[in-house]
Amino acid sequence: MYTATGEIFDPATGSVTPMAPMPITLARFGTATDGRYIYVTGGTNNDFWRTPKDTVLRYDTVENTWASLPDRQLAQAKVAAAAVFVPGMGLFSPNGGFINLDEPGGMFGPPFEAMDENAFLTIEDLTDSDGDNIPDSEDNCRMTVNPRQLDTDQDGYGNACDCDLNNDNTVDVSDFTQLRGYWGQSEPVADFNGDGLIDHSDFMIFRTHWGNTAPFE
Ligand SMILES: [Ca+2]
Ligand SMILES: [Ca+2]
Ligand SMILES: [Ca+2]
Ligand SMILES: [Ca+2]
Repeated sequence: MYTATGEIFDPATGSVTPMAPMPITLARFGTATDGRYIYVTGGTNNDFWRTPKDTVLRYDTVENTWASLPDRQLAQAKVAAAAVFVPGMGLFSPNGGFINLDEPGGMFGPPFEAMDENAFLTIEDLTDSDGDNIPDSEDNCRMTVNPRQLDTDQDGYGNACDCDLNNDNTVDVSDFTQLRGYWGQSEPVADFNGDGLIDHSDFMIFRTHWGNTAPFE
């Protein structure tokens, strides 16, 4: 039975304290660190104790929080894989093993086989500047927390940072006039916080983006 627990050892005091639980139970994973974050790649968990995971998790040693990076998963699930952080480049996860469920099992279960997959996750795929669990490379508001990624006009900028209502790449008085026209209504394109209503909260978001030019983030 695997657990989601971990412990923090402080060499200065010799104390051991519990760390925040992992997003999923996991064991037999690879780890690497870039100095602040600890990355966890692959591993197995309790879905079926031999089932390898293709996950990549990230622990923030400053905030004591975990992030599950669903869009940054390994190409192939693997267990007991190494993980190496290469500064300026990304996370390298060479080889590892997998359980071959297609082969007949012996008394210890299905055969465990080595794989030759070399997974590499770039810095962009690992970096999440606003901490909303969407990697910068895919985040439609790179510097604004918007885990829902709502983008009503589908211009590639999420509602949370896209106050350019007339799509002329500048947030100015024309956009304000348009926003005012939607006041108290449910016009989705001007609903920056996605709560179904154009009101003061949306105006406050608009105000912080006043004068912004594309790209919006
Ligand atoms: Ca974001
Ligand atoms: Ca948009
Ligand atoms: Ca505009
Ligand atoms: Ca709103």
